[in-house]
Amino acid sequence: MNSATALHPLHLDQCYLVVGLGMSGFSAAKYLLQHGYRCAVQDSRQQPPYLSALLQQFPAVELVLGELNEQLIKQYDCLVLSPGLSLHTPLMQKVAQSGKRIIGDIELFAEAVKSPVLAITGSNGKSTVTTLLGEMIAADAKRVAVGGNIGVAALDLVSDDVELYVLELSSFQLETTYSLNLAVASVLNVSEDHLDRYHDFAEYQQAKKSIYRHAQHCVSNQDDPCTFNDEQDYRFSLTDPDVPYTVIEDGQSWLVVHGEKWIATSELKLKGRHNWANCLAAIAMAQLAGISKSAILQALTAFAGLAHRSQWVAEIDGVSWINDSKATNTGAAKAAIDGIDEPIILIAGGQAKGANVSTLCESLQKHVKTVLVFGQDADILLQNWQHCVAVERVQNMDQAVQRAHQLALTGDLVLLSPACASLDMYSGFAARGEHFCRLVGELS
Ligand code: UMA
Ligand code: ADP
Repeated sequence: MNSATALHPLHLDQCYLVVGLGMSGFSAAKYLLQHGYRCAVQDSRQQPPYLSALLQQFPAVELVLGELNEQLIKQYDCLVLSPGLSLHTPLMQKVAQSGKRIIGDIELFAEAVKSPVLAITGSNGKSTVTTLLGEMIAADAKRVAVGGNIGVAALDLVSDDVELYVLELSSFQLETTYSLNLAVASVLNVSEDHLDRYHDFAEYQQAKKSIYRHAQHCVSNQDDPCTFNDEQDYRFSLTDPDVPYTVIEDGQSWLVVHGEKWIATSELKLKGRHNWANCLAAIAMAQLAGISKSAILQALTAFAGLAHRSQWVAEIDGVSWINDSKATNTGAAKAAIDGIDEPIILIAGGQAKGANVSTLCESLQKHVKTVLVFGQDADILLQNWQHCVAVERVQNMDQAVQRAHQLALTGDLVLLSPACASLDMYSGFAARGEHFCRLVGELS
């Protein structure tokens, strides 16, 4: 956040408190302990996820289970805060105002890493672009390591063998990162998300854009000014033919690089216009990292996308069933709905995270016959959507799938694209998507 913070490397004479023993907290504690730093670990839960792994590897580690408090914090010089914990609580605000350093696992990664790093953030498309970019680099026979918010702790990737790192970074991780030098950075798009953790959209956007702070090359989205760094950016666009990475239509659609048609979109396995934008972002980043055109094209034609992102599940009695469980915000659900031509029965609901869900009304009106809602914020969805589309409340996924099966006619499409987080009823989006797929499997 400020340059003074960036100037402080880790100090062997300082004491670190790792706050939160999830995946990133464990990786941070491991890194500090293995490199001889004095470090304790705290978690508010009695059984945090990585408790046994920590104790097995470091039986003598100082461990505090129970609520974080000022007395405990006073004993340490620096906090290493897990991304799942907010910087905006009164306690953390007080700690920050006292001048004590609060960093995250990515700041430790910044100190540890020796090879170039490419990093991606944005409200939607991060995992898709991160994975695709990793495939492009691997296709060029370079040793690449891919991780971060995508589910592999960044510090666990660090190795002398790696030639290039690709990181997916969340706004939460970026908030506690100050000195990460990036060869290429991109903010793919910014739409409402995590407004339960930020004061407003501007603060969320600022957290995303901090990825550009020490970046050599910035890749931004010409169609979304919220992603811009400055006029030196390398821009991609689905609509503006004048930027270096764009789309041209001449009877068919092409992904175009510096005026040259590289690949027809019909040759991509990834479907949907939003995925063309993801491909352009990955192409731009790969090119700026020196990856060959042939490797980029090889990865583009082979990559079929990730599970739970507009993933085809089945066709039953002429009705297609699609699992887009990873649509945990309105921007992602909008992209899925707008990209479908068939009449849709939509399954939505969960935790809306303070978003203005009425931004989906236009898409619902245009493409959706009926919405089935359930979960913690089902009433919010019902109230905001019932004036523009037929909405029915159900109790759970089982009922939603049964009801969708009754309602759908030949030629319709049933789409799970919840526009909400899943944590009120599931361990995560993957468990929600797998449940949906299983229930659809039982129908057929
Ligand atoms: N928690 C407590 N008490 C504590 C510490 C944590 O109750 O003392 C709770 C938090 O409230 C939170 C949960 O534990 O709900 C997980 O938090 P964590 O910081 O321990 O999470 P990790 O296991 O370290 O996983 C984190 C990212 N999780 C979050 O940012 C919430 C993972 O992203 C990421 O894959 C992992 O680090 C490795 O980098 C997940 C995620 O949901 C996929 N990310 C959000 C998103 O994509 O929208 C940002
Ligand atoms: P993230 O890691 O940012 O959550 P994913 O690639 O996992 O992104 O996709 C998450 C959700 O967002 C999925 O529902 C997917 O269909 C949708 N999505 C992917 N790319 C985009 C995009 N460029 N714009 C809008 N939605 C997108």
